[in-house]
Amino acid sequence: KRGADDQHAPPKRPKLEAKTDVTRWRLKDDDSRHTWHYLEDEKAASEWPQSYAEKYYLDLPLGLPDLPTAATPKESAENGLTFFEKLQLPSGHWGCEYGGPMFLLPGIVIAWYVTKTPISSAYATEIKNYLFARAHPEDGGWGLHIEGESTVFGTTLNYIVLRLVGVDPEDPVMVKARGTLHKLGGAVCGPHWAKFWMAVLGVVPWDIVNPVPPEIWLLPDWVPIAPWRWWIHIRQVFLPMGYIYSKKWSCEEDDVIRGLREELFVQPHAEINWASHRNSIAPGDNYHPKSWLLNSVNWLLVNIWNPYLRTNLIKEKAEAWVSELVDMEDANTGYAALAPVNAPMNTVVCYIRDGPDAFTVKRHIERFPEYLWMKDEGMLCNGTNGVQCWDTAFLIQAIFEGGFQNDERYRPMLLKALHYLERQQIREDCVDTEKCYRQQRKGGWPFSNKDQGYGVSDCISEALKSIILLQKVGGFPEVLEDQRIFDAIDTLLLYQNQDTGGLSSYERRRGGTYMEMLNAAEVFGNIMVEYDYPECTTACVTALSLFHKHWPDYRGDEIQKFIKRATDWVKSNQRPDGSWYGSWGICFTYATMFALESLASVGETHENSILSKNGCEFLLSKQREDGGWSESYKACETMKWHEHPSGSQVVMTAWALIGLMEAEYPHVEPLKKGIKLIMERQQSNGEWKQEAIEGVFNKSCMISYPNYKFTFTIKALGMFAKRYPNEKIE
Ligand code: LAN
Repeated sequence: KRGADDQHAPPKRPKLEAKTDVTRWRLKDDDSRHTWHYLEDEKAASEWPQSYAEKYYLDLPLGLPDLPTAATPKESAENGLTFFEKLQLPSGHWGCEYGGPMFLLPGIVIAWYVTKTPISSAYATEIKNYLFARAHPEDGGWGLHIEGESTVFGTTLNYIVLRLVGVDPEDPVMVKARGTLHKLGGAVCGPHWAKFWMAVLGVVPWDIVNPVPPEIWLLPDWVPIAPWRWWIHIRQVFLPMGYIYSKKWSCEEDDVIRGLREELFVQPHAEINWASHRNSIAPGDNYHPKSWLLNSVNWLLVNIWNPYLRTNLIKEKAEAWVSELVDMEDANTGYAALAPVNAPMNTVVCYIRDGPDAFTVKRHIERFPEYLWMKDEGMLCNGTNGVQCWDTAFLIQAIFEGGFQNDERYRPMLLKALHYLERQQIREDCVDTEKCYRQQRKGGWPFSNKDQGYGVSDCISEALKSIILLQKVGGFPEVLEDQRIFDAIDTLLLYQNQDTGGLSSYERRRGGTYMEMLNAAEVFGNIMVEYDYPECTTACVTALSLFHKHWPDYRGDEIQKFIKRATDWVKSNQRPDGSWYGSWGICFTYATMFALESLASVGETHENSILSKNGCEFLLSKQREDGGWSESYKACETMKWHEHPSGSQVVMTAWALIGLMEAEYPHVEPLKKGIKLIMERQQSNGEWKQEAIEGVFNKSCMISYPNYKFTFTIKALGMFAKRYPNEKIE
């Protein structure tokens, strides 16, 4: 029914080129709101020269001189710092690609398409290049994440992206991908989220999409499954999805959409019984099969609730409430949204509700580029709008571990980083916090930047530790007065789960883990509620211990109790083999490092604690011949140790060494072997090269933390140098 006037006619298709000129790309750092710009002419390019950081991200030669070869771990750490300092962005933080997941870019591109937003040729060209570069080398499909096997989820959605940016269906890359998709059963075997996006595009009818009833938001708060109890990422995705599902909205049909209807399925489109495929799913996509309970609920919703019981009144009431909650999320994040899954969905809600010219739609679209990242392979979508606060905090701590904070060479960098973290502290609570089911956030720090506005327990902790170190230990100016530190503590103390003493990510746990029975996404595990995480718990323990040392009188008793309960939980979470299972980094190595650190912070080390000793033994049992460690992401999926086929990894090696050194492991030989490996992998300009993927979420999806190869290596080298100043590495 939308107007057919020129303004809303389909936008001109972008002109796809083989490639863009990489020397023309610039990253704007607007106090860590990152946007990539393609400068169209020579003059503009010469007026805005490329920085080291930009060249580095684009894999262009930096022209940096070779550094004197590092003979000691200390020198190696210094060379690393000399290099990394060059990559600090003007506002004081470090940037990076944050790719890995392959289901995020499709949301952005589909939202552009259905809102008729023109895509620039430079963006379209580089999106195409990235997806071409990342097609599976053997079968040409795409997986859930960059290292995974091809799935229907990844292949369908990324195939769609390529068609929407203008790639010809007969391009050999497309022919190959289509062949793989058909072998996997075609797009009818995709998971829920793939079916949802295809329905929005009008490639499939809504009958194939399992229900996303917005009415669930009308449940009273006391109901044990009420959505305010769900993990924030699922809650904020289910919200706009429910609105769109309820409207059964699809965009206008055009040639590309008609083409996709012919290309994505094994059977002719007109002959498909869509409703019968609601639960069709390829085995490779079905990481978390739907429970009998969810299947029954879905059956009831489709066959009884929707046709007979769902009155217009209920529908309208539910849509209105969901729509209001979407507005609150938009207001709280300045239309940037929590992550690139709900961002494009909220955009579509605003488009349906407010029309194409609305401010809400425009503002959403304006913020999309903050999720996109340009690198040598092309343009991808980051998992969040960046890793700014998180990486900055780790770099600061790495410097203190090695005692480099007094070196004049690094003080300007540290001062800039301190001011950056100061500006990124969240100073205000959300408007109507309780109404939109948020938790106090004042005083906290986010993972990325303040705009996004969600505090996370371990992000608050890591930022806080860094600031305390800088201001109280490093003699840096006091840019955060005590009251602001206390604000952070007040917020942090709210995160502890009352039943276990452990800590979760964005909020205290609000519902039981039985809620996983309602996990409808199929491709992820552990998404429905908050869990206790060793990483988050240990970060809070170490932050509070440090705080308590400097301000013993501020809520001292509570803090001591908090620490005791949290460490008890960490202890109870150790596995029989001495390890801890990690949820945000790969995997046992990552979590065991954090756990050993938190035990040490309460005085429990290899010498006096059997838990610490067993943790060390676990790590040592995995050390390889060459001195390194190399756990694979498969460990996250299977919850069993797996070696990475490409051998030792510097980041993994650094994690294991840090864990051992925190635990004060008494024998230096294994440490020396690991340190040697890290030093040997260092390049002559001080950098380390990218190796296997480092991070994970929801057990099945991997995500890149490219700055870990600097922050954790430098930390491990610095720790070693400080603890063993006289050991020679040969
Ligand atoms: C992140 C990134 C940071 C991460 C740590 C701080 C490292 C962790 O210790 C706590 C959890 C947190 C904040 C986290 C949670 C889940 C995120 C936001 C991500 C892994 C980045 C991307 C992911 C998000 C869920 C992606 C969208 C996918 C959905 C299933 C909605």
